[in-house]
Amino acid sequence: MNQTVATLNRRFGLADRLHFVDGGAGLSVAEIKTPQASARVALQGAQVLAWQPAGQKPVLWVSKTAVSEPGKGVRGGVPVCWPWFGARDGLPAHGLVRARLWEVRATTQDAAGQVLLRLGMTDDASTRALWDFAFDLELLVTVGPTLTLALATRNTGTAAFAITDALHSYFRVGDIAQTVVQGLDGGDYLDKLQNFAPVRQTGALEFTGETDRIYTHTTADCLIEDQAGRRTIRVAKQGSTSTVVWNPWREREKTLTDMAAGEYRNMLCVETCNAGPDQVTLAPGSMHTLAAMISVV
Ligand code: TA6
Repeated sequence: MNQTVATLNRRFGLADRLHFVDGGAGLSVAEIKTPQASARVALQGAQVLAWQPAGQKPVLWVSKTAVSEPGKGVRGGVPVCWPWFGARDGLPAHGLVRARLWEVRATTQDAAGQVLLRLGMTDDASTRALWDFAFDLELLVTVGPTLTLALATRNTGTAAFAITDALHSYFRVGDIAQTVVQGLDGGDYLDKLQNFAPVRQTGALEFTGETDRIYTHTTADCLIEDQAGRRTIRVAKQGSTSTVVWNPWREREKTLTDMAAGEYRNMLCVETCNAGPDQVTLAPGSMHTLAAMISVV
């Protein structure tokens, strides 16, 4: 797979719409610009780093301290967690693919003027050493007035496997203390801060301290009401039965080397997932797609 910037631009560049640049440390990034929106997508991790619809401020949050480094995901944007979400004994947190290089499979512009970028990967000896299954994984990024991310898992082997997965989206907010998430009222969550004890959500979700929750069995859209930023972000989804909500707040932030002091005030993760008990089992030959549709409403 030759993925130098020059080769990528020759094979996949779209005049005036999509080109590849060196995002630092030789890691290629697709830069997309249309009259509808702009975006940046790193091939390492298939990580969307930026999305800004026309007339809006940037929607995704990325830490000021983020650096482009081989083998390390960026704190922010939309990391892809797969084939497991969260911790797993002796194995990398959040799965195998967020710091691996993905291949570019296709780029195109559709009739509505949206730019589509298709990234993928398959199993190899290094994935087999950590997770012994055959797969094809593809992320289709559609950049327009809505940012759509569709993560398709295909079981290309002869044994069934179970996955959890997440589009771990980090959003920019004006002030976390004046931010409210709607859409989870009446649902149950597993609270990581209480050793994953189940808790019932009552009313809208407000933020007064560290928050790290897996809302289970929910297919609802979430609305992030950013009062200080004077806007609402909608996170709609398909193929997802969990939503994770995370903000590290002041103390936990100090343990994260890739966040600067106080940055927690301007970020919030509302993640489109299948997590905790919400596993997806794929028989040989079958496929599952996890999708997030993000828009400013
Ligand atoms: O999605 C929430 C979470 O799993 C938190 O528990 C927190 O650790 C966060 O993700 C970030 O994980 P990371 O491995 O990127 O430091």
